[in-house]
Amino acid sequence: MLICLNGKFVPKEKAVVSVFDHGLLYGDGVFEGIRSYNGRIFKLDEHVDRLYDSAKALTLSIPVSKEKMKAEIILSVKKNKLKDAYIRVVVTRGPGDLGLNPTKCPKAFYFIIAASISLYPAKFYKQGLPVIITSTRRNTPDALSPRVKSLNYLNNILGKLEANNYGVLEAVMLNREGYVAECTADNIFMVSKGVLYTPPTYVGALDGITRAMVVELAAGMSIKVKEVPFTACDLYVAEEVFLTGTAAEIMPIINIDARKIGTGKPGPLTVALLEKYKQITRTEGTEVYS
Ligand code: PXG
Repeated sequence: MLICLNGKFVPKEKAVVSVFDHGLLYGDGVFEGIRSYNGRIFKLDEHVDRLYDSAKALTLSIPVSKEKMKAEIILSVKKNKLKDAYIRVVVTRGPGDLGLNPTKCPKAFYFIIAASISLYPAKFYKQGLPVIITSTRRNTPDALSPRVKSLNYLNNILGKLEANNYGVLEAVMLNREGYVAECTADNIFMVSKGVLYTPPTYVGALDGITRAMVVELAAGMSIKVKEVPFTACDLYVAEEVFLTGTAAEIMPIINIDARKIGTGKPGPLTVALLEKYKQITRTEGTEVYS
């Protein structure tokens, strides 16, 4: 496996980060998780735009242009001869001294990993996934904005741990006021009386690229979409619930906190959206091998 490290391709064993890197010492950095399907990178521009916006919010200057970054992402897939890949792009503040002052880090450090993707077991797309609501709250926008895809995922990891403890694979996170924010690495949707709901990003959710795709797909199917805050109670009584993300795509949720959601089976709108999403990922994207 070859890793792109500050623009140079090196074998995995040589792809190492300094113990003085502020990404490691303080979580001072940003990342993206991108996928390629059959040799096409899905939503490359959107992911790179979000990476640069996340970095800008932290006044972290990425040492290469967006165009160069995109070319290196494409090359990372190509050099590893991958068709269906999971691509992780990480930019850190870079090596500095022991002290959190970012001005002591002269140059940001970045790397790109193109690997094969580990997916949720296929049975969950057919049967639906059970989840819990974790007691760990999502970061608040007035502290660290959840719109910044930063290297600070500890709240989410604590949520994931709680999910593990309850024997499920994902957890819904609420915000400080108790409104549904998102899951630990996915956005959330529900269907109620035929209307599709997702929390607005100000509630405390990442501006998900799959989320945006689902909103667009629903509009194309003449389904009304409302971005308004809602609570756990709304989820419990919803007709359908699903989560969205680059890794998960569209995953039906059929059980929350051991309560059956809807009929207890993936709902018709969830299934229709998943089908459409699959079609689009099969046909759209930036060609790697053209
Ligand atoms: N919320 C959070 C907190 C996320 O981290 C999403 C929502 C979904 O966003 P996208 O743009 O992917 O639809 C994410 C995405 C990983 C991994 O390896 C994490 C994400 C995506 C891909 C891989 O942990 N997070």
